Amino acid sequence: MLIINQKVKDALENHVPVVALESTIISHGMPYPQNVKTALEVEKIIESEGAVAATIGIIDGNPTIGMTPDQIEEFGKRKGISKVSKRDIAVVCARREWGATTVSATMILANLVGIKVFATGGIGGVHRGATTTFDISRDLEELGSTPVNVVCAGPKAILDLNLTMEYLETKGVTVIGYNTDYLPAFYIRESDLKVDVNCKTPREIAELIKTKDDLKLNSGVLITNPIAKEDALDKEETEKIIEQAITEADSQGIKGKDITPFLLKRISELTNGESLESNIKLVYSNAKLAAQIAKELTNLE
Ligand code: PSU
Ligand code: MN
Repeated sequence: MLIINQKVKDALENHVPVVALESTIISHGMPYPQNVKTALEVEKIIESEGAVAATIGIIDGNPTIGMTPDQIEEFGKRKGISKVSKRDIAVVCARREWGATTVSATMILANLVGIKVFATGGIGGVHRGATTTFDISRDLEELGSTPVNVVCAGPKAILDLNLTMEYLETKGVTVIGYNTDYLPAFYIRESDLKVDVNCKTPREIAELIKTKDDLKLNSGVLITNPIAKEDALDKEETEKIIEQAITEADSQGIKGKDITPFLLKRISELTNGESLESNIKLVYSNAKLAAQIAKELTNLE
């Protein structure tokens, strides 16, 4: 059932660094055509660092590790692709459908073939109001139980960051700040919450990952890479917009897996596209760092 791109297969066999990429960000996280342009550019950035990119998704029921540019284009355009978290993988595969994999589903598929480093924008986490809704992203659970290491710009700013950090601690996930003591919050460069450890170089991060794996801790680490100052959004202003978007989602009865795509889209509208621009830039930056970490990891092996 699994389709592995030949380039990715060769890289894995020959100790060439590989970086996994998800597809929910393409089909549900950004509008067309920016989604396709971003996804293709992210692959280029990874390749220019000397690593191989593997964009992961489900095509006609086949989990695909390393999409072709045509498949990425189709993912960006096609209507009705499901957003696939762990619980949805078997359904979409059994029904021979198309599925865009979230961080959790991408981690599972990456782990099946031995890819250790994965770049995305912002992970899912504990939603605001989760004490009554129980809305906690599967991403956190997966980080606690699957040894794939995720580079992101922090949990998305729409979440309850404090509860997200608590949950990650419960699941045994180390949160690394890349050259920062404070947790980045996606479009916002810095929150007031502390990360577990500040690592200064890709080498230092790779050493930490290798130590974790040697100790068979069986979880992923979360590498949080702050968005560049010039690409970041203003904290106070953005917070107001996030609150407005959440209020609108509540009043329209939006729930479950539809919440995150709704909020990302609405925040982009309310910021006249500025948040989308930030989102694209932070993904580029994460892809570059992920490739550098993957390279250092292969040097250590
Ligand atoms: N990063 C982005 N945009 C996105 C996502 C990540 O910049 O759309 C996706 C990832 O696939 C992540 C998902 O797993 O959002 C979180 O969805 P939820 O909150 O429903 O778990
Ligand atoms: Mn959810």
